Parts: sequence; structure tokens; C-alpha cells
Amino acid sequence: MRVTLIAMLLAASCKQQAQPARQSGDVTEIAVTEKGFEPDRIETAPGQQVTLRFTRKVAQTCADAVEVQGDPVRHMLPLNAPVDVKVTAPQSGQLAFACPMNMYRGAIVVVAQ
Ligand SMILES: [Cu+2]
Repeated sequence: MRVTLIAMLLAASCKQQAQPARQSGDVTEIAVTEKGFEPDRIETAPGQQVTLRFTRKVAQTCADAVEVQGDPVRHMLPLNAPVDVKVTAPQSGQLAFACPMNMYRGAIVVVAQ
């Protein structure tokens, strides 16, 4: 009986944490690994301001910089040094980011609330 109750409470709290959409001002950590950007898909609400915090964790990668769609600045990513890039999500669709050679890619994906 008691175990069942605890299990239900745990399930309920997990459900709350699983909300995909970001709040304004949220920081999203993105690692650069041998696989590329992790995560490579960040869900957010329309028009939200999101801070992407890129941290490159591998020395040998062509993703030593990141370019965000609509942002003319190429953001250099020094090894193991977090770099914040502030973006505003569009009203719909997605905002892509990629390494300068466009091999590793990711996107901020707008989801309806
Ligand atoms: Cu590349």
C-alpha cells in the first residue's frame, strides 16, 4: 500500500519535470562532443528568449565554433569554456544552429503550449 503511494508520487513528480517548453530566461546547456551538439533539439515556446550555453568537451572536432541562424556572429567555442548565446525563438518553426562547416547541426524547435 505504502509502496504504491510512493510510486504514484514519484510518477507524478517525474511528469512535472518532463515539461519540454522553456521559460523566458532559461539557460539550456548544450555540450559539443564527438557526436556533435548534445542535445541537438531544444524545444521552446513561441517567442521565448533562451540562453544556449555551449561547452565544447572534445579537442578534436570541427565544431570549435557555432553559428546561429539569423545571428551574424560566429561564436568561438574554446575547449571546456561555457559560451552563452542568447536567442529569441520564432513564433513557429525552428531556429537552426550549426558548426561553421554545417556538419554538426541542431535546432531550437517551437512547440505550441
Ligand atoms: Cu563542422
